[in-house]
Amino acid sequence: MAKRWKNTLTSADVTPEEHYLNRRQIIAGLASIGLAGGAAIPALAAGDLKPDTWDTITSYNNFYEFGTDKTDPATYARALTTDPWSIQIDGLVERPGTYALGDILAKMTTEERIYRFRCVEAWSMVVPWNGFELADLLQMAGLKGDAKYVAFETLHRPEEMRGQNYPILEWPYVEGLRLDEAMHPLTIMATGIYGKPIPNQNGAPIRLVVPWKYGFKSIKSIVRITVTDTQPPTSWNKAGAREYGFYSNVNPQVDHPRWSQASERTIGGGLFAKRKPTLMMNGYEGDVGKLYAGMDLSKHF
Ligand SMILES: Nc1nc2c(c(=O)[nH]1)N[C@H]1C(S)=C(S)[C@@H](COP(=O)(O)O)O[C@H]1N2
Ligand SMILES: [Mo]
Repeated sequence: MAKRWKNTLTSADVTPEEHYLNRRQIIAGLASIGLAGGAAIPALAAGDLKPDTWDTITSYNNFYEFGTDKTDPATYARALTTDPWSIQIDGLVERPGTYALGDILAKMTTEERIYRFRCVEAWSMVVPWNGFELADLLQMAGLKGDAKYVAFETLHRPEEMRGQNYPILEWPYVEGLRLDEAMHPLTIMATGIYGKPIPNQNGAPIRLVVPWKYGFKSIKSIVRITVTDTQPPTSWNKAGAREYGFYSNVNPQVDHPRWSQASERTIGGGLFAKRKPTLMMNGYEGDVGKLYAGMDLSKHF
């Protein structure tokens, strides 16, 4: 698989972290496969991003399948069995089927992506993900000509996901992207953080990460991917269409009906950290702005 986006943030920007040393082994492994370093995508602002610590990233979570408090996922997600795991890929693809996660990973190129992560609730973190481009997985399945959208579904297993015994949201959690968003090289399927397997509370064993959209688009613990020709329903839009649109691109100029989106609270910054201004498309406008050329972003929020 070609590496089509160059990570401009390096380990020099990273908070020292013992787990993080594992990363070097991963990179070394990739080097032996012979990755090209092509940068078809504009460089992102380098040097100003410090990944949050492992503890911050894994102890303050939204994963309503395990409860609605920020600490519920870290407390209860250990009940989730993540092995064996498979993903059903169906709809408008040439090779539909149920793919074992191990078989998928054997074909994918895993790399590190240090991304800003902005929740619609106006808090943010910086996360050093490990994952592969969703485009590579979709190409593995083979897209049919009439493919226009990609739908995602989280596991539904109330015995292990205690929140699914309550009507907090309609289960299973579902999300969707337009095909060009799904194929964009910034869009990844993450299987790790800091070079370690992704913890259950962060969406083990595999979740979506779309860094220019509000966090709820980045659906966790995925068991099904369906390619469609119509815009798929999405969980938060079903819960409140006036508040949560299909696109949900981070946009400081379009407020949530109940709060401002102009700034954000940095979770790892400590109690007295100042809010920081929210960036258009979470700082990725140079990469993805053209996907929305000519669209009224206050209408397609
Ligand atoms: N299946 C599922 N995916 C989900 C959620 C969820 O409740 N269920 N929460 C979303 C929200 S609102 C956010 S902000 C991110 C949080 O990801 P993190 O816990 O890794 O920071 O996951 C998103 N993906
Ligand atoms: Mo969120």
